Amino acid sequence: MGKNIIMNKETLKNTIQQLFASNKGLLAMDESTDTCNKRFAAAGIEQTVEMRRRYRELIVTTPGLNENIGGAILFYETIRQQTKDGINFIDVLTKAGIIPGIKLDMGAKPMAGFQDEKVTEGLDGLRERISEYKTLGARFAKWRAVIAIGDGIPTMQCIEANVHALARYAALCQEADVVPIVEPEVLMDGAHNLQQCFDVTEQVMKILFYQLYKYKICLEGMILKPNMVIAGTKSTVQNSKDEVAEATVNCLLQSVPAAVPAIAFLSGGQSANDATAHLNAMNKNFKNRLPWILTFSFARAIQQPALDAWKGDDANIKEAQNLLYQRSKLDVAARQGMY
Ligand code: 5MM
Repeated sequence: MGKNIIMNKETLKNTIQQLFASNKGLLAMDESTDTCNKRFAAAGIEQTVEMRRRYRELIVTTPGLNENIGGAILFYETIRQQTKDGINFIDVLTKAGIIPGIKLDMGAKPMAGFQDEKVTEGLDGLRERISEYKTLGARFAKWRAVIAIGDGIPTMQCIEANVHALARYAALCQEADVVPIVEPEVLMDGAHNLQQCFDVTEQVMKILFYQLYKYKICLEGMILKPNMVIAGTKSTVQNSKDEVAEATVNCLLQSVPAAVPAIAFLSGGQSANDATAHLNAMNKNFKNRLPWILTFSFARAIQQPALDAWKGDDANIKEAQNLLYQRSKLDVAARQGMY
């Protein structure tokens, strides 16, 4: 098997412990420029670097955000930006006790030879980029792979290519004592039912964890960021909150080792209320069966109400910040099954 990766397991474990202390979760604010612009366009907001900076300033300066959020995932544009008063966002977060993280993938690109499937890129030069972001203050990182369900997909080739990249990314992070968030997202787009999502998610997880084992990833020093097991947005049958919670927990119990300390879900396009209610049902109904922390790493399900209220207008900052604070507080309640 060769020599093990040299890493400081205690550093990794301490970071994870701090990220999720006091029932906190993560805020994903790492939209790439295209995604952020898409969300701005839908909300009627001008799509410029300055508007993205102003929006991210609104988020990181939200009063009390640190009560609910232990870590914020940033995009490479954002990690070097400052408030209008010239304070680095990373310093604002760190001072508030929110650990800065960085999205390291370079996006999901069409997979050659495999129609409708994508493979996430970004491994070249990754060791150097990790070292650079670590110097800036990032203590954890994220890499997202996307798996679509459809006619004849996902293919084994798509799953294998994506989990291979996730494992190599995770190894490079751990080598630098940076906690990797491993995010294999099975998309909600499509007409598939809950069982199909269950089957694909289980398959992806099993192949992923075998790959993580092969690449010597320390499971105690990583965070898993999966989708919930849920019917596709175009499915004619939508399930109850309790059914989604049960399917998700059962699927993860089948496929995720107990050594993984924390599972922080993505919201994947669910409404803020649905994502919170699903997380709540899992923690409420399965309290005594969960070997891992079940928490949140939402982007849209935390930010959307605030973005809609802001509308790009400074006059709405207070209201938007209040919505962001309230929403993240509800997710902390859901982490305890008390929503
Ligand atoms: C915030 O969006 C993240 C980056 O996506 P792009 O590279 O497509 O811009 C994304 O990885 C996000 O962190 C997760 O998917 C969780 O977001 P949601 O909205 O699904 O909770």
